[in-house]
Amino acid sequence: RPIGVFDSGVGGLSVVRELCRLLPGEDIVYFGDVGRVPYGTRSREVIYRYASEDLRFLRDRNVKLIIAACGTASSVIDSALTDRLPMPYTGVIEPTARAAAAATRNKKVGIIGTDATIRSGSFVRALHAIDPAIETVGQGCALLVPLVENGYIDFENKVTRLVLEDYLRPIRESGADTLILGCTHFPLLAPIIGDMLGEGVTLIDSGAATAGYIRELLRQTGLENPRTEGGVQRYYISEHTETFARTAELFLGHGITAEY
Ligand code: DGN
Repeated sequence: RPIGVFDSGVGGLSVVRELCRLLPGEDIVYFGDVGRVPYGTRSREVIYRYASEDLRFLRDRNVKLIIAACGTASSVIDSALTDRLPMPYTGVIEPTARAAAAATRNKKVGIIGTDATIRSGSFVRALHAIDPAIETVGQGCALLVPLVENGYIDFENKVTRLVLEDYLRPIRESGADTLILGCTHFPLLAPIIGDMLGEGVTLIDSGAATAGYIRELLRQTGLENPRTEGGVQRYYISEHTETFARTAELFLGHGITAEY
């Protein structure tokens, strides 16, 4: 059976990319709610309702495991939603917090994400559950999502660097040695962010951290596919938009076709 991955739109493809890299034998079913993206600017109640519908979509596809790739959706999904699922569920928050807690030396961790993700306090709670002594500084970065989707990701991009200058200021001032990229879109900006913060700051990509966690989970539960290559990806979207194919290529490095 495939692994189910959902996101508010195309961004979750950054998680699919990491899963394909780490677990090339696994089949994946992806659902992107491109008709209702963005989630990151909406109220908790609306995000919760959308997330419950996304979970149901994947549950009905008989997947062996569900991953919420979206930082925003992961931040609001609670046990009331996931306890009823007949398969294991994980969002990106706990695996990413674990990787960040393991990486930080000075126990200061910065977090960037959508406004809804930062407002929810999800990463802070997960970090404190691991180590209450960790100090955190969070920054909502609403403008980064549209910048990435419009392809403003080249290393020298002046607009993106100017916007990041502002967003990264509190992170810099805090002295954090670790920064959580708590949104599906931010791995595409990792080269620029890394350049701006310098080598002293470790970037934690929520997609890569989650893929590593999934590999362990599959082993522990015996759910892994014995195949080591040849996994098939199937993509579903909630609306055919003009931009989907182009943006998907940005995230995956190759084109895909999605079913509606
Ligand atoms: N996928 C969302 C996230 O990771 O928070 C970003 C896109 C959005 O819904 N704003």
